[in-house]
Amino acid sequence: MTTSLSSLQSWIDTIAAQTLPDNIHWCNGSEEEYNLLIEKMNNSGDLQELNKENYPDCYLHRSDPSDVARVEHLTFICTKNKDDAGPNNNWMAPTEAHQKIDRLFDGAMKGRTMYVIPYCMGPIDSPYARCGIEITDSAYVVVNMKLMTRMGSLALQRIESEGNFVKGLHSTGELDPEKRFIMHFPDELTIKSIGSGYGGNALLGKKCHALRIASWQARKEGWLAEHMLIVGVESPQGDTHYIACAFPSACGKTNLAMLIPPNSQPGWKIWTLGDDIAWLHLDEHGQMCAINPEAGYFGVVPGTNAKTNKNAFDMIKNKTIFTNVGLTENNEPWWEDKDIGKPTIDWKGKPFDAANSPAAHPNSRFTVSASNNPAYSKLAEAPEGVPISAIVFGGRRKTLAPLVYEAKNWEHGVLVGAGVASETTAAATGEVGVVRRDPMAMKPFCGYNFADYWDHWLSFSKRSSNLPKIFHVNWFRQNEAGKFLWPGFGENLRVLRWIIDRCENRVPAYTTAIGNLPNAKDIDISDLDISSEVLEELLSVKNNEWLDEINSIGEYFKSYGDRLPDALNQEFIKLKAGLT
Ligand code: GTP
Ligand code: SPV
Ligand code: MN
Repeated sequence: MTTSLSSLQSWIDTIAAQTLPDNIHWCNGSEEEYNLLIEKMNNSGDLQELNKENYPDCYLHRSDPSDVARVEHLTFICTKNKDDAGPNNNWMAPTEAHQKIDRLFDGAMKGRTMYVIPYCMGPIDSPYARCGIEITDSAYVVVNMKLMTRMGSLALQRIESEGNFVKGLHSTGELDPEKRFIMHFPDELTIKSIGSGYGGNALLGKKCHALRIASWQARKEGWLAEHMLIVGVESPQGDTHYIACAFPSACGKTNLAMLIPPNSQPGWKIWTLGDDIAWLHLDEHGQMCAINPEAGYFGVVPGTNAKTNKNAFDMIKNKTIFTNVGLTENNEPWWEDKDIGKPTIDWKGKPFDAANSPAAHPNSRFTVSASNNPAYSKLAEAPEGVPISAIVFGGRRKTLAPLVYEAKNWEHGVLVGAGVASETTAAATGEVGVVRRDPMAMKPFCGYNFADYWDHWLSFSKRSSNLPKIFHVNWFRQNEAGKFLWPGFGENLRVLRWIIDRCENRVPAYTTAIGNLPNAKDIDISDLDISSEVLEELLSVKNNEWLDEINSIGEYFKSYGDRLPDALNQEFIKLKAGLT
C-alpha cells in the first residue's frame, strides 16, 4: 500500500532515504497484521507468550532496563521563541533541534523494517478527531498503537481526504540514554523521538501528539487537550453525569475511570469513556463536551487486583501486552499486590529476589484495547462526545489538601488547577515521592507556556455561561503512621456523588478560604470503617498550612513573570487575602 497524498509520500521517501530501512511496511490495522507481528516478535524474543490457558493472547515485553519511563529531562518543545515554550518546558531552537536529532536518525533503520502507521485520535467520524502518521522501526510500537488507537486503512483514508496530519518519526535507535531525545515542533506539527521504546516516549499518538501538539492546536482553535479521564456516573434513577478528572501520572485516573461501585452503593453504575486524555470543546449551546482521543489503555500494573479494580484485573486476562512485569512459575504475569500466585522471575528476567528488586517494575504497564473493558461506554464512540458536568483536579498529597472541595467559580477553578501539586511517581525517571507543582496534571505535557495556557483556560468563561463546575480531590491523605486516611478506589464513588449533588444544587456546602467543602453529613460513610474524627480531618482546612501553600504557589507563579494572566493573579490575591 502506498498513498494518493503526495505530501505524505514525499515525507515517507525522505525519511526512508535518511534512515535507510531494509523495507517499508504500511500498516493497514488488520487483525492478520497484528497477529503476524506478534508472532514475529514472539519468535525473535521481543515478546514472550504467557500462560495460554489463564492469559490467552497475552504477552510479556521486557524493555531495556534503562528505558522504563518517560524522560522529562530529554523532552523538548522547539518553538521559534523560547518564551512560547515557557519555564514549564525544556526548549531548544528548531534548527538546532532538527540538526541534533537528525544526525541520530541518519541510517538508524539499517537492517530494520520501517513501519508507517496511520492513526486517528478520536472516533474516526468525529469532527473533533485529529490524525497522524507515526513512522517507527519498532514492531512493539505498531502492536501497541493497534490496541491504543484507531489505526490503519480508515485513518489513512481520512488523512488523504483532509490532506494534513501530525508527523511523528520514531526510532528505538541504540536505546542509549545519551542518544535519546523526544522533540516536538508545534509550528510544524512534527514529533521526532529516538533512543527509547517506552510508552509515552515511543507511542507518539499519546502524550506527544494528543497532549503536547494537541494542546498547542487546541489553543489556536479554541478547545482544550487535557490529561484527564472521562467517566460516566449513572444513578439508581438512571441519569448519567459525565465527569473529567485531571490527576498526575500514576495518581489514579485509570482506577477512577473503571471504578466498581461498592455493595453499599446499590444501583450506581460507572461507565468508562477514557482513562488518560480528554479533548474538550464547547458545543453551540456553550456546553462543554469531551471525546477520548484514545481507543485503549496503557495502564499501571502494580496494585491492580480483584479488590482495588476488578474490572481492570479481569480486563487484562486476555489479549494484553504486559511490559516489565514479573512471572510466576507457571508463566503467568505477576506484580506487587496482585494477591494471587508468587513471583519466580523479576521484570529483568532474573530469578526473583525480594531483597534485590520488586518483581514488577513500579512503572510496569498493560496495553489493552478499550473493548476489553466491561464498563466501556457506548458513548465513547460518539462523534460529538459527552457533556461534562464537572472538572476535577487532584494530586497525591500526604497532607494539606482535603478529600474534596469545590471552586467558587470558573476563574477560581483555574487557580485551583494551576495550583495543583503532587508527589512524583515512577511514571517518569527521577526521584519518586517529591512534591512538585503539576498544574492541571499537565506539567510534563503542555506544549506551550503555562501562562498562555492558563489564559486560554480563563477565556472559556467569556464564551459560555454554563461551564462545568470545578473541584479538587485528594485520595492520598495519610496519618502519622503513613496509612491512607481514605479507603479510595471504589469508595471514591461517595465523593463523586457529592460532586454531582453540588452540580445539581442538591446539597449545601460550607465556605472556606480555599473553596466550598462538604458538610460531613453529606459524604455517605455508611459501611465504611472510618470514624467521624477521621472524616472531619479529611474535610478540614488549616489556614496556616494553606498560607504556606499559597506562598509557594506565588513563588512558582513568579517564574512566569509578566505573562501570568492578570485574572489569575487577581484570584491569587483574593485567595491569599482570605487566608490572612
Ligand atoms: P497514568 O497512566 O500514569 O497517567 O496513571 P493513572 O493516573 O491512570 O493512575 P492509576 O489509576 O493507574 O493508579 C496509579 C497507582 O495509584 C496504582 O498503584 C493504584 O493502585 C493507585 N491508586 C489508584 N487509585 C487510588 C486510590 O483511590 N487510593 C489509593 N490509595 N491508591 C490509588
Ligand atoms: C503517564 O505517564 O501519564 C502515562 C504513561 O499515562 S505514558 O504513556 O508513558 O505517558
Ligand atoms: Mn497519563
